[in-house]
This record gives sequence, structure tokens and C-alpha cells, in this order.
Amino acid sequence: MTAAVAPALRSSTSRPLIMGVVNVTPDSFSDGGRWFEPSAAIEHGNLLLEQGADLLDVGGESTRPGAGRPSEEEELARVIGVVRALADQGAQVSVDTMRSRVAAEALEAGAQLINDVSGGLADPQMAPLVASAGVPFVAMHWRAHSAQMDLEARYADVLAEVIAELEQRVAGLLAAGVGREAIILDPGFGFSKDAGHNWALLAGLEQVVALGHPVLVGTSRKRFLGRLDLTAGPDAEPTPPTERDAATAATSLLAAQAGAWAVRVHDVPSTRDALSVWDNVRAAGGARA
Ligand code: PMM
Repeated sequence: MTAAVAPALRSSTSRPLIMGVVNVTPDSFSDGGRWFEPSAAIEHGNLLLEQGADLLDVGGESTRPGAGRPSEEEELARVIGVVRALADQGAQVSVDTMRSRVAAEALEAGAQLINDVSGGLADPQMAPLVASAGVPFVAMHWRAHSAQMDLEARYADVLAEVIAELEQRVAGLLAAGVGREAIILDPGFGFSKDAGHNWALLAGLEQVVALGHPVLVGTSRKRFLGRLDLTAGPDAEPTPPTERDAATAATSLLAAQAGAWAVRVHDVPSTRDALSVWDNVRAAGGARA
């Protein structure tokens, strides 16, 4: 079956879509369990929509470096009710999971997109599920689960290797029957990448976009944005995650400039404003031409 990126998931404006993060986890690095209760998660999702999110990414597994994995039952218990409640209210919902069963149940509950940080590598049943469901699928660049991911942050040329590994993922997904148009790519900021790798990927983002798939960018509140002074050395105290939203907004603007399809963020207003700046400058430039 040939899948397609649902028209509703396309940007109606020239700017990238804003994917608001709803982490239903007790231990995410970025918002540390604040929305762990389902009612709090649903309320938070609604707030993100009011603030201008185009879609919501609901996840029940923390992928912070070193994190352990919840059981499948635990992950289902965390996310399905939240997905259903938000989808029932008319929100476009993405489920952030590496497990095909969680993805399948989330689709039944109303999710419209599967966001798999492993790109289908963690669960061999994920690609067949995506192929038969015909839904858009985010394939992120990934090398290992959280417990080992920092050990895999070794590259001779991070941009070239991430692009080559994303191309391999696309080939694997196509071989499993996933439609080319269903595949959204993500370079996987912070996943088996140190700060230098993340900056290099951001600098080369246009080359990821040039692969011809919609590109999702998830830099929000990540470690490298907590250490902006590159002269300060690796032992400098990073700023807390919740104080990284201005830096995140700057990366959202760079993502827009590189042609990204969507940005995945925790704080919607700051990114919305940054993208409006980009949109307005583009419109003014276009009007002059
Ligand atoms: N980052 C996190 C979780 N899910 N999904 C995609 N596609 N891209 C990302 O960069 C990404 C993701 C980790 O961040 P969080 O713990 O704040 O959700």
C-alpha cells in the first residue's frame, strides 16, 4: 500500500509546522515529569495547541541519555488515553514510540503519525505496521538505546555518516513496503551525538533536506543548547533545560531557513515568534522582488 503524508499534516503556510511535545514520562530531561498524570498531559497538550502548535507528539518513553526503558504495558498505560483524548478533541497527534504495538494502539486511538526515534530499528515489526497502516512515519537517525547511545557518538564526518545511515533506513523501509512519500526524516539531534556533532548537523541541515523527504528537527532544550559559550570548556555548568527556549527558537529559525518540514519543541510561543519573523522577512522579500 502506498502511503502519503496526510495533507492535514502539511504546512498551510510557508513556515515549518510546529510539533508540540507532550511527554507522559516521569523522567524526561527537558520537562522532568511535569505532565506525567494523564489529565496534566491532556491539559498541557491543549495549552500547546492554543499557543499555536500544529500537531502534538505524545511519548511515554524517556530517551534521555542513560535512561532505562519502561515495559510495553507501562508505555501503553501512559500514552493511549492521552492520545485518544487529544485526538477526540480534534488535535493532530503523533505518537513517539519505538514499539509497534504502542504505535498500532495509538493509531486506533486516533494518532495520525508515528514518530520512531529508532527509525524502525528497535522493533522489526514497526516497518510492516507502517506499511500496512499507510501512515506518515518519522525515521530518526539512531544508533542505540539510551543506555548505550553516548558510546556510539563516534564519527569521522558526522554529516556524511548521518546522511548515509538515513539513506540506509529509507532503503530498509522501502524494502518493507513503506511508501516513499510516507517517510519523514530526522537527523536525531542529541542521539549518539556530542555538542560538536549537533552543531555540524545544524550547519549542514540543508543537505539532509536535499534527500527529498520532509525533515523534522528536534533540538528543543537539548544539552548542546545549554552550553552556548564554546570557549567555556566541557566542565562548565550548563543552563537548566527550561532556560534553553531562546536558543531553541534560534535553531527553529535556522531549521526554517534550511527547508525543514517541522520543528519539535517544548515551548511553542518562542518558536512560533521566531518562525513568524522568518515568514515576515520572506514575505517582505517576495513582495519587493
Ligand atoms: N527527541 C526526543 C524525543 N523524541 N523525536 C524526534 N523525531 N526527534 C527528536 O529529536 C526527539 C524525538 C528527546 O527529547 P524529549 O525528551 O525532550 O522529548
